[in-house]
Amino acid sequence: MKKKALIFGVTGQDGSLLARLLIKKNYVVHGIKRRSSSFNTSRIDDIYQKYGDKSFFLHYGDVTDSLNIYSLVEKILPDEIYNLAAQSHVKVSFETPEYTANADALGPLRILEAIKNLKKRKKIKFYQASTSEMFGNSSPPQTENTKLEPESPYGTAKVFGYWITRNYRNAYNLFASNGILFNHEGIYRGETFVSKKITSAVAKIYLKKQKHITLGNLNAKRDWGDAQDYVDAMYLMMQQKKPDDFVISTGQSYTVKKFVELAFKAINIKIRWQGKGLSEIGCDAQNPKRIYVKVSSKYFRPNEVNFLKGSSSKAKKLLGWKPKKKFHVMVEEMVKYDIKQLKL
Ligand code: NAP
Ligand code: F7E
Repeated sequence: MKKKALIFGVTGQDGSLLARLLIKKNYVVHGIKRRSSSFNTSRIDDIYQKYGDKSFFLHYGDVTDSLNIYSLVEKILPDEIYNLAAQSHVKVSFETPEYTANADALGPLRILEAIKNLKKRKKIKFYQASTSEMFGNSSPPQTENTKLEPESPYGTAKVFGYWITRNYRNAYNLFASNGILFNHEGIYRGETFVSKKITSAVAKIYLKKQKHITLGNLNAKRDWGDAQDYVDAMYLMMQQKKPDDFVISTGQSYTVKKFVELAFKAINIKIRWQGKGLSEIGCDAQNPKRIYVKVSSKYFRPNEVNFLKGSSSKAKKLLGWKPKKKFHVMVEEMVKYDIKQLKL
């Protein structure tokens, strides 16, 4: 019998990569997509064309809808559930705090309840997409034991998701694990996150379709990994004998500025920084009159997480996991992919 997985958030960056991985591992994959007035399946259309209604099935659903979740879980009876569904944008969470809490905090609770109250007897494993945003400004390196002090409605909602996963594990003996993943990027990253915003702008600048990019806080430091590597770690967590919580990170941290510099390096432009605060600019080191990067307060957040750098020694020891792709390789690949896409 093939194993069955159910992925909430299958249309997102991680969901689409995880669906590919599980199909490769001979799973039957069921994915939940939201109803939308325009197409929202671009990341998984190729999987559906190849495996649709054979080993890949899509269902309409929403993690804010308990009835929908209960009936999907009862009907599909998966071996593993991956909850990747979330309003995942930190800045947007300040503007939609109630919706963010509904989806990101109560969403995992609803799925856990469905597993706990299952009519048929089946031990379903549960993965919760927890995040380094839960640490807020706790000092690096952040580990599984670092204090959770979220700085946003998103981080706060995710802390509830994290704890309710632990509560249900302890209270009801469920296999329920948290992956505490640090930022991870790649060619499928959404365009409003800073990595993809930068690489797609650099690609457009290269092809003379855009003149400059406007960003917010250039000095925030993030521990940026590769999405494919991180999805591998999710799978490994679900193959363990016992449920547990794991930090997944690279242990290296870079500023947004460094990301910008590497992205421009991929098109042979060296960036020189001038000025401070809102007047800071990034210009061509060869031709300082040519400005490529500007700053606007529009992209600042009411609270900022300044410095994330994780330690994944537990994942290394117990899962045998370590990151494979180097930061500069990932940035270059994203720029090259975006140029290729624009040329199509
Ligand atoms: P993403 O690209 O934004 O994908 C989020 C997914 O959730 C999309 O499929 C989205 O559907 C779906 N979704 C949103 N609200 C929903 C709702 N109410 N009901 C059902 N589905 C809903 O995020 P990602 O980067 O793949 O991240 C996956 C998960 O890991 C998220 O929970 C995120 O918070 C968490 N996380 C991400 C990172 C990271 O760096 N990427 C790090 C740590 C944790 P649509 O396509 O219709 O919008
Ligand atoms: O911002 C700064 C911004 O939106 C990174 C999500 O996947 O990872 C992600 O959250 C940094 C922040 O990611 C712009 O202020 C500057 O310091 O790419 P981001 P994030 O907020 O770290 C965590 C782990 C998750 O769990 C989340 O789901 O970049 N920044 N200028 C900017 N950020 C954006 N988006 N846009 C800018 O123009």
